[in-house]
Amino acid sequence: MEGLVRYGTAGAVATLTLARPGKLNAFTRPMLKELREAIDRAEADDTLRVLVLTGEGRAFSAGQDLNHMPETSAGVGVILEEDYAPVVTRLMRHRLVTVAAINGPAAGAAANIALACDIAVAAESASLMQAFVRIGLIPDAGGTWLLPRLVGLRNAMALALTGDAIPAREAQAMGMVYRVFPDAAFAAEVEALAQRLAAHSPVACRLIKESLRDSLGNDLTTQLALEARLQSEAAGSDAFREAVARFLAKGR
Ligand code: T3D
Repeated sequence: MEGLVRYGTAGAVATLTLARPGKLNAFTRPMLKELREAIDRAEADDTLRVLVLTGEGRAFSAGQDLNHMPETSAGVGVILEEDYAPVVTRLMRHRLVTVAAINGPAAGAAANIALACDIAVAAESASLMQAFVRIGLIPDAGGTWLLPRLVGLRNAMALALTGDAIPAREAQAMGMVYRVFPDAAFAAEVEALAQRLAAHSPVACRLIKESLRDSLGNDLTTQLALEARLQSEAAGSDAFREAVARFLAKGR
């Protein structure tokens, strides 16, 4: 471990912090390996409910470190398959609720790793940039799959073809970000959100994630059947029984 991704926990919340602040947390292969390992460590810890991904210093991450590009074009594909794809798929299928806390610029693959989290929140001064076209590449790390689904084809095309840096408020209006918090309050707001999410039923959260993710490939009939199956499972949970009992005990 080179300490390129810091791992911390507070109660049921794990925080993974990209920690190359002198390089705007730009990704290298060792750092992506550490990120994968940290994501897996959180997955394996039964005491956890929420995973927060953020960056140290003034950036979330500048994406791939351009000083550490592979020497051959074929090598680019290898890094995408071996390093980036496992991060994206692990985040999207994670047992925990995943939150990208975008504290500053998120460029290239870093923007798309943030979008792969279940929820993204941003500091007022943060921005998201599909930087790829600026260096003659296409969006990767799941960007071509995620963007049309999150912001629609029209906006996805504009984001990818311009490579514009989109300020947090505009990213929120487009659907890339759920909430924008003032910079000074960002850390506290992220902590409060994470703890609030951690208090929810883990069964419900797991089934919500499964149902919404699976909906992207389902027709309505299939999805209605899935809802019925997953809701039956949710209704069998202690969390459901206890919440209904508490509600009824209030005498409503
Ligand atoms: O297989 C593969 O490897 C392919 C995978 C590709 C995935 C990708 O992510 S491709 C996209 C790579 N990322 C970029 O192209 C983003 C480049 N950076 C920027 O656009 C900007 O730096 C930011 C928007 C991130 C931040 O802008 P700003 O104005 O706040 O900072 P800056 O002044 O541009 O950068 C500060 C320093 O960081 C600067 O170095 P210096 O002059 O202080 O020595 C800059 O060169 C360096 N830096 C920024 N981004 C990167 C970087 N160094 C290496 N790699 C970077 N990606």
